[in-house]
Amino acid sequence: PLRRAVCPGSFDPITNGHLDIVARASKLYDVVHVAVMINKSKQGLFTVEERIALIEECTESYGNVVVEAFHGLLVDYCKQRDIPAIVKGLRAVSDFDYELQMAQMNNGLSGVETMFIPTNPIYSFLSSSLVKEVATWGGDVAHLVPEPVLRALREKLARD
Ligand code: COD
Repeated sequence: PLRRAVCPGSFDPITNGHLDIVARASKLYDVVHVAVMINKSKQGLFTVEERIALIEECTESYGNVVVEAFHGLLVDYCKQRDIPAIVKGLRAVSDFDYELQMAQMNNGLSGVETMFIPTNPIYSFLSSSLVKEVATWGGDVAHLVPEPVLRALREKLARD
């Protein structure tokens, strides 16, 4: 059977930090699912469809990445697709608290395991929200996001 894992997140938008984790996971597992988790209370800059298209464009060359949206619990996404492992990136000790809580909750709910990959230190300060804030005020984020995201950010922010 194929070994599957999921990298879940909001990906609003995907950054070089996310992409580094997905790339590394794609070398460890046969199939990596990138799940764009829909959070109704969090209005994003990009629509879920736009986020998916950007992730697909950025991960196409890996050859074993599936991108999907999901509304509901991550453990249900995993159950429905027979995925035994969640892969998360850890940026700093500050991430650890919340990530540990979610890992233990998810394991208690369904037995799914969470595997942590330490962030590439060049991306340890990087988050989608900081990218959006810097880009909104005209700061340069070219080194922080993949090329398709940079283009999409420029388009979106020029229109607003
Ligand atoms: N370097 C490396 N990894 C990174 C970086 C970076 N610079 N930035 C982010 N990451 C990794 C982290 O592992 C992070 O968790 C993941 O990418 C996604 O990041 P975001 O910011 O896009 O997504 P979040 O933090 O909004 O994602 C939270 C989830 C959507 C995963 C979580 O809320 C969830 O599972 N929701 C579904 C509902 C559910 O099951 N809830 C119960 C949870 S116990």
